Amino acid sequence: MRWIPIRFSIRERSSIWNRPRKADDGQPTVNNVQFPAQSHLRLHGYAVSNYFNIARAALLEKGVEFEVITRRASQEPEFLELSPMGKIPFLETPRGCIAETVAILEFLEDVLPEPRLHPRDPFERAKVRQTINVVQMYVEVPARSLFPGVFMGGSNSEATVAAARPVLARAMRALRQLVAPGPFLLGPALTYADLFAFYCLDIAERLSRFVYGESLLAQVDGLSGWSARMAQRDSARVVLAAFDEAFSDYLAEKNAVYRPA
Ligand SMILES: N[C@@H](CCC(=O)N[C@@H](CS)C(=O)NCC(=O)O)C(=O)O
Repeated sequence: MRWIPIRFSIRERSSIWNRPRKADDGQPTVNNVQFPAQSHLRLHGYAVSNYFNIARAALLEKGVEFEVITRRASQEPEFLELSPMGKIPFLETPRGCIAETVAILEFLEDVLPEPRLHPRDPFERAKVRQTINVVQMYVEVPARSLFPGVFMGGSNSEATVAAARPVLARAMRALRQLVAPGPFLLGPALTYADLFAFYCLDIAERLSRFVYGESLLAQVDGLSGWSARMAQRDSARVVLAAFDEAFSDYLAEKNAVYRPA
């Protein structure tokens, strides 16, 4: 594998893959940063990204050591070699890179089965996946269509604003059927459905309040309380602190109309 330029890296938690690092053991260096070839995981992305934050939270919940390699999405050929759609996040593993957040989550569950975040029972696992898909396709995607006029200094056409609203309403109605926060979305244990929904709904809630003056969380019983509890998790404190800092810089850089509450 070719090593790729980094801007910034943070090591988090302790590793199952780690071998002792030496000051100079002949491993590749990039920008004078030395990396062991086969040691651990690196999550590439940027703290403003809800997808990156889901993957980062999963790694933190799993308690594995990993590095954060801060970088934005790109269509540069060398980036596409690592993440074929040019998106973040992607996870660099000793065997190569994995893009697409759900693929990253499933990989982590397979290589780090404890603590369990994806049920073993096929039906329960499918319900987690169903919830993730509903959030991804019908909350995240329509909410994302509103990014330009809210977070990016651009504008949203009336057609875009009008199109997103019924999709969001339909998704929240579906979530009313699917989830029953008690205390987690699908029962007594934290699952990937919680991580996925928490970071996507955080962004979607901001957009819905800003654009429509409506709360999405308020549309599902118990969801506001669940979100507040999720925000108190150790993993979320790390992820949200990084998000808050990066998000204000991002909004200023984009000259966005949105300001965090
Ligand atoms: N389906 C992808 C979506 C990832 C995604 O959309 N990431 C955004 C940042 S939040 C991105 O890379 N956007 C740049 C682009 O779409 O070109 C996943 O599950 O990881």
